[in-house]
Amino acid sequence: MTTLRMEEAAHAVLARNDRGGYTVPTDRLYPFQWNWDSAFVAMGFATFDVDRAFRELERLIEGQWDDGMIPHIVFHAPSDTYFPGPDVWGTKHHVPTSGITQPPVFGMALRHVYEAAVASGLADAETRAKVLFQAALRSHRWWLAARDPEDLGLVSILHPWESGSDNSPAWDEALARAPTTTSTAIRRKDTSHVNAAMRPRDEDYQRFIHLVDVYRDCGWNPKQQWARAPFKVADVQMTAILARATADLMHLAGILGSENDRAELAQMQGRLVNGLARRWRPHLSRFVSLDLISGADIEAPTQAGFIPLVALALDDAQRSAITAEIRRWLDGMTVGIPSAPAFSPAFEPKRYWRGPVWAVINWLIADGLRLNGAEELARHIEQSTVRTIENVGFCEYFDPTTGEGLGGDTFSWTAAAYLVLGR
Ligand code: 9YW
Repeated sequence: MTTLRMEEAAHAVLARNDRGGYTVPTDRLYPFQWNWDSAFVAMGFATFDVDRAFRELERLIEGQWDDGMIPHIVFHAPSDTYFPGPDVWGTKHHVPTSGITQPPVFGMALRHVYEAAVASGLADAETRAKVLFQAALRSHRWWLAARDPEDLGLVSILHPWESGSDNSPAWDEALARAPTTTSTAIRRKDTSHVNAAMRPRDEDYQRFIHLVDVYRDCGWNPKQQWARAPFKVADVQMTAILARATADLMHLAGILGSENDRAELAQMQGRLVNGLARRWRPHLSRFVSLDLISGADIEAPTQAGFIPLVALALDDAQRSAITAEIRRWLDGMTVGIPSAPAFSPAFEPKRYWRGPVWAVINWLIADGLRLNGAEELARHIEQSTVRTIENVGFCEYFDPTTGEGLGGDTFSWTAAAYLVLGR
């Protein structure tokens, strides 16, 4: 297909997954609005329809909680093709939502969409963006209060689903401490849509649901959850995305917020950047997350170790080490960047976050490389992502060893990545 035809096909994927101002990740497998998917999708829409891009973010914050948290799923309309649904979460929010969150790409998306809206002359851009700016600011305050109460300069996840990288090898040790017993009956739906060999295992789901049971029993109260969490990881991917989104909001504060907002964001930003900088490990040439229950570094190699590129200005030694390490992970692969490298004992090239390539991860890493002056490697990653999508379609993720498309097809965030990276 020509580039133009592919762009039309990407628009068609987004149209097909549109449920009225919000976009489902893909039909049936994920039939609701997911938090970070929608932020990426909004940036995709901004390439051709800025009004619709704003709508995506506006619909997401319909699910925002009074304490500022933006949930990982907003259940706008019922569907019985996904587990766990609203009844399992039991959050009692007026628009039904899950009780956990996801990476706050929202602030990054807001800047992207607002700038595209200004460039295209959208009439009500500033008014709409001001509302979204305040929502983003409230969510960042929630992050620091609820998920960094000990002032580490790092925010923690209490559930692997929050990371967006559900069954990443990074969580293996920490998650193994969560029991497999559940008070909720597990009725997986995902394995009836997609080959089970490409999905998390049953045991992972048992532990995932055990954690949901614990937090629901806390009435979703952040302090109680923090105290009782059997799984608590200060995650470098999450912290980096939050730090980057904070920088993007700082940039917008001059137009959309007040001087106080800007000063508050600058303070948050300083705290996160300092926390993140301390997670660099020269002997690994990447950043590592911290298991707050064992107190140990999580050294298992995963894509998360490179995501701080989006938030930090690395020094020369770090920059050459991290780019060499990324090239090592790409070595021998048909397409990178694998979510776990082929040299890792945990590597499974077809199983979800244990090896496959994800277009939005490549988007973030390429963006971070470019910010850090590694233009050539950034372009290589973007172009190979675009070529892979052209070869096999808008799949959920890709086998790095073969380039094969896997998981769900006609995926919204893969279409968005194509539109943004292909420009
Ligand atoms: C789940 C929707 C979501 C993504 C996550 C991905 C997966 C499974 O699908 O989550 O049941 O929430 O891991 O990153 O947002 O595409």
